[in-house]
Amino acid sequence: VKWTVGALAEALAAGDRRALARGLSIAEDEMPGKPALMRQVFPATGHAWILGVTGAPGTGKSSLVSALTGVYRSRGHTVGILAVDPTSPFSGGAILGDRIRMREHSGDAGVFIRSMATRGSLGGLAWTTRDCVRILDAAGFDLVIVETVGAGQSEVDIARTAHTTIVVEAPGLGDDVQAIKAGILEIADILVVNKSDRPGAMQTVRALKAMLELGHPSPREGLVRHHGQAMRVEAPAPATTEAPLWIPPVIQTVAPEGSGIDDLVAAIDAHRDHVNGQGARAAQEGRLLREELIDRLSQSILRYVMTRVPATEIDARLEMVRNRRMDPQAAVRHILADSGIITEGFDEFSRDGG
Ligand SMILES: Nc1nc2c(ncn2[C@@H]2O[C@H](COP(=O)(O)OP(=O)(O)O)[C@@H](O)[C@H]2O)c(=O)[nH]1
Ligand SMILES: [Mg+2]
Repeated sequence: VKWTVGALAEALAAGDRRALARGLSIAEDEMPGKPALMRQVFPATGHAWILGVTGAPGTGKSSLVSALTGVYRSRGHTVGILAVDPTSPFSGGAILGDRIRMREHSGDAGVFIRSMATRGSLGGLAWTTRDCVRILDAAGFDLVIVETVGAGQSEVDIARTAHTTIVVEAPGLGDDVQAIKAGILEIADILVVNKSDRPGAMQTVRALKAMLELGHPSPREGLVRHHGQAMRVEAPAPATTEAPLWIPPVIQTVAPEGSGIDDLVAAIDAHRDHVNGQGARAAQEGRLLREELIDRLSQSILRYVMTRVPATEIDARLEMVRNRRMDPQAAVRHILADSGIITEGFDEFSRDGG
């Protein structure tokens, strides 16, 4: 089928599976029709609850997602799943594994599963993932689950997309609890110790609880730190709202047996109530959109500059910096001026910017 962007957006909003698959491909591969598609679908977004599930490979994320999907389906909710694995370039083992883990939902019209292995060409995986989430949202899924492999930046990115972020740990993956090493405790709304049938599960639970106590010394401080650390872009802080405190619970599960899944669902419900209550939802949404706007803006500026200024010119500035004939900040100012994006003499440190 050859779709116009308008027809595609309409068809996917009406529940057409092939239109949805096509829309996701356009978003994932940054095809030419993408800006128009995103413009069309955006007004229909903002309804899905976005659940991020992150953690080291093999901790049981896909198994948990599958178990959670079973619960939400039994409640009558539809579920869209994005499995994002930047560590497995193409048709990698992880994605094959995901397919097997989630096979039980393959015949269900209320479930749509999409695996993504690309890094995202423009603006990185984070925004590509968010665009795909928006397409699933516009397609009417009540819940969109994003499974990402905890590898460096990606878990912070997921916290900037999800309403509820679950960090999955498993005992015996190494000497340290993975989350502590990666510093991803900061982004967890819920901590799961999966594979609790394995030895060492209680130790992992204790380690996480100890870390949480350190991370939340006093109610207000804890919350500020929790959100502050998840921000990559140094944007001016949004107006402070007196958001109530949420302390991440630690839930033990054995995903393939379904044990602990009810506790996990209860924790997700509680977190959702927390976010929806007392104006926290609007604050969260505002914060996420603000970060996105600032980040996309800086990426667009970078792309614009790169198309205007020859690489040789940037190399020449770099050479001057290397020779200590120009400081990096001055080099940036010159490059920006050469791109035409600022006028000569612009001073970002002066109050009026000029
Ligand atoms: N013993 C045990 N094995 C599990 C549990 N959860 C998942 N597994 C197994 O661990 C492996 C990795 O699970 P998977 O869900 O693919 O992990 P992911 O890489 O984090 O998505 C699979 O062989 C699962 O069957 C659990 O709670 N206990
Ligand atoms: Mg997986």
